[in-house]
Amino acid sequence: MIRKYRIGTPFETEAVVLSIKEETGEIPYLDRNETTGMLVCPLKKEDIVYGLGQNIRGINKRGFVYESNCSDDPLHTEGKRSLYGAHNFFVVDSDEKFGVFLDYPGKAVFDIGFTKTDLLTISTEDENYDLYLIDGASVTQIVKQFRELIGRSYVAPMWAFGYGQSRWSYNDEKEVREVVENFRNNKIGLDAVYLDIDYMERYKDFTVNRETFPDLAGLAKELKEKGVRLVPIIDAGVKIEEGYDVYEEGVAKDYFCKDEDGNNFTVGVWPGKVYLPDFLNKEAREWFGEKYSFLLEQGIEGFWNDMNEPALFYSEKNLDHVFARLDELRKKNLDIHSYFEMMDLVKGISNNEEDYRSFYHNVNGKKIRHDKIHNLYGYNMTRAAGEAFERLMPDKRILMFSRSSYIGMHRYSGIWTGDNQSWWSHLLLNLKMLPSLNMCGFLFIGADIGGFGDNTSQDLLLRWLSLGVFTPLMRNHSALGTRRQEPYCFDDTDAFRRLIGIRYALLPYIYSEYMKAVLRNEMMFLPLAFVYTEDKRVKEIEDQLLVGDSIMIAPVYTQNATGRYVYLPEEMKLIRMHSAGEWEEEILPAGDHYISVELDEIVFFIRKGKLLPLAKEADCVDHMESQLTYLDFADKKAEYELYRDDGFSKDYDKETNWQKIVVEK
Ligand code: MIG
Repeated sequence: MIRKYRIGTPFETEAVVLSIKEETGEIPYLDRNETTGMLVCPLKKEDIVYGLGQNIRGINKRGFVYESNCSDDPLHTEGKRSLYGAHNFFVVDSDEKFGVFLDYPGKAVFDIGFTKTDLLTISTEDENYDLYLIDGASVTQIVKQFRELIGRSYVAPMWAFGYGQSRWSYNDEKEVREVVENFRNNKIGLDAVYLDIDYMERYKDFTVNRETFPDLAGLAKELKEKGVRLVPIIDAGVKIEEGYDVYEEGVAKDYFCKDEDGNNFTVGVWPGKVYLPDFLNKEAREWFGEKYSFLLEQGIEGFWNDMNEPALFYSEKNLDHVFARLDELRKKNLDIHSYFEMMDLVKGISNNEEDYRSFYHNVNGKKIRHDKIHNLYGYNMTRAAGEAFERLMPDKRILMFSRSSYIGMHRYSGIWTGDNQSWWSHLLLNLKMLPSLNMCGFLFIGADIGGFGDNTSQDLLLRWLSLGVFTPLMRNHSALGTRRQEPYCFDDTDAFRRLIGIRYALLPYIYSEYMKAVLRNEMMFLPLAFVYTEDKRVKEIEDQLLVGDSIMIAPVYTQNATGRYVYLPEEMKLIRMHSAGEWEEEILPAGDHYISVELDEIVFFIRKGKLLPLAKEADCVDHMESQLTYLDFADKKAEYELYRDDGFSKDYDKETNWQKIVVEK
């Protein structure tokens, strides 16, 4: 059951699609402290708290404090409290289980047994929000109700489930062609090459640098014939430059965010000074969304939306202030105070909280200060595009994922988890985030495989790919200045070929399970505790997951490890895949096992009575054969519901997309 309470006068976020009658009585499960305005809930020793979508730390969120405050911060270390998204939904797994959704677009703090170990508190900057309380018999049942409340998740085209190669940046069409040739010559699967900011002309959205990409449409067409799509990045800020149509139109139509006095608010990002489109303004949204047609018309079928927290390198206003103070400091003998003042001044230039309080949106004629709705900015940039795709390409799915997000955006696109690092700990963080993202409606998800910042190593990349073969978005991306991260840049090209080949073999399964999660409001990545509810042991397992209905995974995430311990909550069949067409099977009893895993193989476990479809290896999704084989763990019988469609149209609900597979022994 879902109950809704309205506190104050909330901003309409459009996170929710069902209309729920407001209750007036006392809020169950949470106490609202009239003096502090905090929502408070006692926690018992054994209670577990799941959720909060994209955030750091574990699957069980207990023991730390988290914030919803979309931030561009590339160091996802344990002490941080927020990442790029704001996903205010969690479930308390206690004797009575309940879910909480705080529909509030400003900064919120969730203290989950951090200040006081037995207390969960939620605080907000002001008391204007909708609060939803959901109860049910199990965590999965609560999640399902929540997902119904927020509406059906975005569906990506099938080609987007193939392997994607990215880099900041492939600088010209020659480099792009080389990447594709290297993949094809090495017989490594590839469906997409990503174009980072340098494809643009001076980092201007909806432009193409004609010197480096003289014929983008031609390139897109040529590559598509090889089964490869180009996916360009779009940034939130619009460059201030006379003669640049997007800038001039935006100014003429008043579609940019304003400062206190009603002038366009100037900030600095990649192109230098930019204006921020007012994505909270419906007309501005329509206008910006239409701009994507510039690339759609050139045969582009996918996008990634970046810097939409929005990330601010600086604001003109704050920069003036910083330089003035630095001039004063220049004359000083810098000591402990003045030295640190100087350092903090400089460090505080980017993504400055004060800047977020200095600009305004126009929402139906009302002036709204940015920090009040900060967490909705990336959501509405992406929604602008999603709504435009519906108008421009109503019958075709377009790939899109965003960096920043709020619940509600899951209906328009997926997300990638931003600037992680080539660290083993971030491989594990990637795994832990998957279930909580699913809880919040984000199904088309993936991390920068191999790590974005810092230098990856062959073993880290191989191990990371061994998790990545299971995530809907499987993209290898790395930062400017780091070691090249394309598979063919390492010694053991063969290992990469086999792991990526296995992705294509698993694709019918990954796609089916993803579509089930979308169409049935279910999760694709589940902590073991969500399914094996009677098994006390699994409550603490945070490095194994169920992927869909048939399998469990337990990736290796430790440097130099040649295997790991795996706990089986029931008898399962281990599959050791050497390549798409070659594997070993072994039935293992419930309990603890040490499982060796070579760098060039993928190990997973089939649950009893389950099966999964397996395709033949292919170099891209367009070239996949429809014929399937099945891997099963049938004692007597195993069943599977297979979902298949054309991969690009939108009639997902067709009966004929479903097929029942039965294996009997
Ligand atoms: O401040 O476009 O997260 O994927 O490569 C960096 C350059 C800006 C951040 C994105 C990253 C991308 C990078 N962008």
